[in-house]
Amino acid sequence: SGIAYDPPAATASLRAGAARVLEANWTGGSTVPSRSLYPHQWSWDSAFIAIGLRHVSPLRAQTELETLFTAQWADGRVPHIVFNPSVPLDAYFPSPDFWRSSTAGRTAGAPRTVQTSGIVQPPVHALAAWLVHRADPALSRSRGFLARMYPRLAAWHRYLLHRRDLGGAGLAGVVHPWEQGMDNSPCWDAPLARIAPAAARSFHRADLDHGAPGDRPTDLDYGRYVRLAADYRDGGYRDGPGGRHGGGGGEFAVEDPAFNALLIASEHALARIAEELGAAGSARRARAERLTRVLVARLWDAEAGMFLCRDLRGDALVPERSVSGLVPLLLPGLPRDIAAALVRTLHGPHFSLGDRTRLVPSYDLLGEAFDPHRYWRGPAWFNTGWLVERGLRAHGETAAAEALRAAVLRLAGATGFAEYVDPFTGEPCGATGFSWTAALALDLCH
Ligand code: 9WN
Repeated sequence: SGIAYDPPAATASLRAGAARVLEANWTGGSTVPSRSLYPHQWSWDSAFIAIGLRHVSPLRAQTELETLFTAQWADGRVPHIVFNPSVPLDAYFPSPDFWRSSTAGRTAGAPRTVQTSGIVQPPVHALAAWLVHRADPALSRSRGFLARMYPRLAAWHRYLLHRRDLGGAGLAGVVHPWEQGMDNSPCWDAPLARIAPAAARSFHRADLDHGAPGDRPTDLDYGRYVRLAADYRDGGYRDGPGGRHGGGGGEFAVEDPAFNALLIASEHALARIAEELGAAGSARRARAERLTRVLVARLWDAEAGMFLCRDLRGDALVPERSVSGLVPLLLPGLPRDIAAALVRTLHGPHFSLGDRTRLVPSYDLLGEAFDPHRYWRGPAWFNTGWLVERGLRAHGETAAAEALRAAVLRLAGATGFAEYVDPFTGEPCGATGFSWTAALALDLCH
């Protein structure tokens, strides 16, 4: 045909399509991850969304983060879901009547006026706030955006670094697979095996009304998610040891590399935010560097050539390779030999980036539990692609970063901004019109 491939035109139409997704998913003060599957506000989604939204509307990007933080608890935690009261209860499970934040979370300081979950998600927020500020510093200063966000972000990090230091080494621990964000990763199989699942008939999964069962976690997984969340709730969402119902001292406690790498990256961002506000950032920067050393000491596995999760109940590394263990590449302060090993692992047989896969798979291609369609057990996700792209760039791997960037853009556009894709074929899985896919594609267009 006479039509030549035109990258600028392709980029312009991708940008317009991504902006349309974010517009359609905007509810007035925040953006839903997906109109069908996830009709409320999610914590780490909002951070990724704000990072893309800043290119379309810096004001909406600031508002996205501000809305999330109005639901912050008095103990500093940022809940993983902020519920939209105008959405019917049966549209998403678990709904507000399961979490009962304003009553069960009273001692932990849950807000009275808004309903939330009681668990958390990865702390991408300070990084997002800094990037959003940089998109329009004049608007940000005139609205006092960073001045208002800073104390809230600082309290959030304090919660994670103190109340969630479940292993006693300084890293943050997660008490539920939903907290780490990669819900049914094979990394959780062994720690979850200890949990007695809630009876399947005691709850109704709303996700199966919208998603193909083969793309979603199993009923057995859900039984365990429900049990863990109900126990945490029944213990008043208390953290730390003791407590009859466990909670943070409960049966599931894991130190995860991506969660902690994002906390460290956000701590670096918080240092810059402090400096922008005329305060000193050096103590935070020193802390971020110290935490990087702890991350290496606790979670690096030289033989695997990547970071692994630490199961705090068994106090051992979990021998499963997940994309989570590659995300620390994002840290510029990582020792050189470790960064180099991560890049080799990314291109080696377990992830095969640029060879058998174009986008980084969520789990080991050679792992026993690998499944190219089932959620976080193999499919490639766009947020982890974006994080690894940043990491490659931070360590001077420009060609690999460019290839990954091109793959994110092409697959985002070709799949209608799918939630995740088959890592080999790029076939869309889960929802389409997914907000962080649109937002992060938009970010990589700039
Ligand atoms: C539970 C919203 C969220 C993402 C998670 C993803 C999925 C929820 C679910 O959707 O989790 O939080 O119901 O499956 O795993 O990373 O934040 O997009």
